[in-house]
Amino acid sequence: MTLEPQPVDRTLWFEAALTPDGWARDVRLSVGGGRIVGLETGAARGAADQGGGVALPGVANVHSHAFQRAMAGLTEARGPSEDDFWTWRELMYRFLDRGGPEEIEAITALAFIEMLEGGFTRVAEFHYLHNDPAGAAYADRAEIAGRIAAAAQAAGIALTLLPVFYAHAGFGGQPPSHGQRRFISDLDGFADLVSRCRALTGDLSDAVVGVAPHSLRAVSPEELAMLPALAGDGPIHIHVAEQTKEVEDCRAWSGARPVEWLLTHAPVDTRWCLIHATHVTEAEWRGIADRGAVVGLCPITEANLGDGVFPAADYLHAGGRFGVGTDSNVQIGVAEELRLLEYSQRLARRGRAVMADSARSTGRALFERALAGGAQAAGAAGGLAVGAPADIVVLDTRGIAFAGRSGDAILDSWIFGAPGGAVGSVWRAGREVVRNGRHVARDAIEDRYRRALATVLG
Ligand code: NGQ
Ligand code: ZN
Repeated sequence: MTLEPQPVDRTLWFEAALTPDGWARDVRLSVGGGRIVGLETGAARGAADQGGGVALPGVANVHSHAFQRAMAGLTEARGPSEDDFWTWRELMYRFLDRGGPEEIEAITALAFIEMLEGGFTRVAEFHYLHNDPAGAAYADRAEIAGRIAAAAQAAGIALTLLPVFYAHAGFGGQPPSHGQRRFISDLDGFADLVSRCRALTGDLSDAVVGVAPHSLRAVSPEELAMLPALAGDGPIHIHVAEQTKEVEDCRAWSGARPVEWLLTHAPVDTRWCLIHATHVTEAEWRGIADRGAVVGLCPITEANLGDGVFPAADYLHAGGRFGVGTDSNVQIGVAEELRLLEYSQRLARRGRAVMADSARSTGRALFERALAGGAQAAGAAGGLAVGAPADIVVLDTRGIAFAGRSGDAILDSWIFGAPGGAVGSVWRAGREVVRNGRHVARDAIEDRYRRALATVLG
C-alpha cells in the first residue's frame, strides 16, 4: 500500500518487520516527510535501500524524570538509619540544590539519547523542576520546560511533555517542604505554564502536551479537580500507590486506598496513566482495567527504590493496559524494563512465561502491550504502518544471540538472551539518530554532560 503523492525521501529494507498484522518478511518501507508512506512485503533488497536487520516499531517511554539520570550510582550507600524510598527522595532533593537550566538541559539530552539507543523513540517527561535552586520562579516560568524541549530536539526523540502540578508535602494539604521548593506553583501560574509548553513545543515534530498532577500527596482534591480541563486532548499522568506508606497515609486521611480514592473521585478514563499503582487490591486493578486507563510500570526504578511488585500478570490477563517507563533513569532500555517486568512476576508467582498469551510468546506479548499502552499514555499512535511516523528500531541480527532465530524468538532472544547493544540503528521521523548502536550526536552531548556534572556535583 502506498500513500500518494508523498515524495519518498528514502527506502529502507529489512529481513523482517513487526507490523500491526504481525511479522512480515523482506520488507521495504518508503519514508517521506518523516512518515512511512509505503510498505511492501516479500520485496527483494534494492541497490538504493538502506537498512538491514529486523525492524521493530519504536516504543514510548511513559515515565521519565530525565535529570535523575545524573544520580545513577550515587545513592547506593547505606545511611545511618534504614535506607528506603523516602531517604532516597531526600538525596534526590539535595541533588537539586545546584543545577540551573544549562545543567538540566545537558543531563536531559544524555538521558534522551540513551533512550533512543535503548529502543524508545518517544518520551513522556514528567516535568516538575519549575523553579531555580533557591525556589524562586524563573523570569520565564517555562525556562526548564524549554530546556527539555531543546534536549528532545538535540536528541531527535519525540516528546510528550507533562508539566507537573505540585503544591503540598502530604495528604490534607500540608505545606511543601524546603526540599520541594523547585516544584511548587499555584493554579494560575500552572495554567500559564501549560500554555507556554504548548507554544514552545510547537516547532517540535509530533510533540504532545498533557498535564500531570504529581500525586495525591502533592495535590489537594480541589486542585486535582481543576487539572484535567488543562490537558486538552493530551494525556493525564499521576503517581499513585508506589509505597505502602502512601497507602497508609491515604487511608488515615480519607479512609480509602490511593487508587480506590482516585477511581472514586477523579474522571479516570483512557486519557489517564497511573504511574506505578504498585499497591493495589484486586478490586482496584480491575477498576483500572475497566476504565481503560494505562498503568505506567517502571520495573527497574521500582526495583531500585524497593517499591514492591504490581500484580501485572493478573491485570494483563483481565485486559488491563500498561506501558513501561524509565522513571529515575538509573538504567535505560526497552528490553531491560520488559525483562525485569516478566522476571518480577515469575519470582512472585514461581511460574514461567507468565505474561505470554495463547497467540504470542512472552517477549512478543510484553513488547506489543508496552507498544500499545505506551502509545495511548503518550498520546501518539505508533506502529510500522503507512501513515505512522517513521520511528523504527532495528535489531542487529548479525549478533550471535540471534543465530537461527525468526519470528517471536527474535523478540524473546533480544529481551532475555542478548547482551546490551543489540539495537543497531534507530530511525526517528525518518532520520537515522542511532547508527551502529550509538547516537549520532553522542560525543558532543557527552562533553556537555561532563561539564554539567562538574557544576552539579561541585
Ligand atoms: C519523583 N519518584 O517525583 O521523582 C518521585 C519521587 C515523590 C518516584 N516516585 C518524589 N519514583 O514521589 O514524592
Ligand atoms: Zn516518577
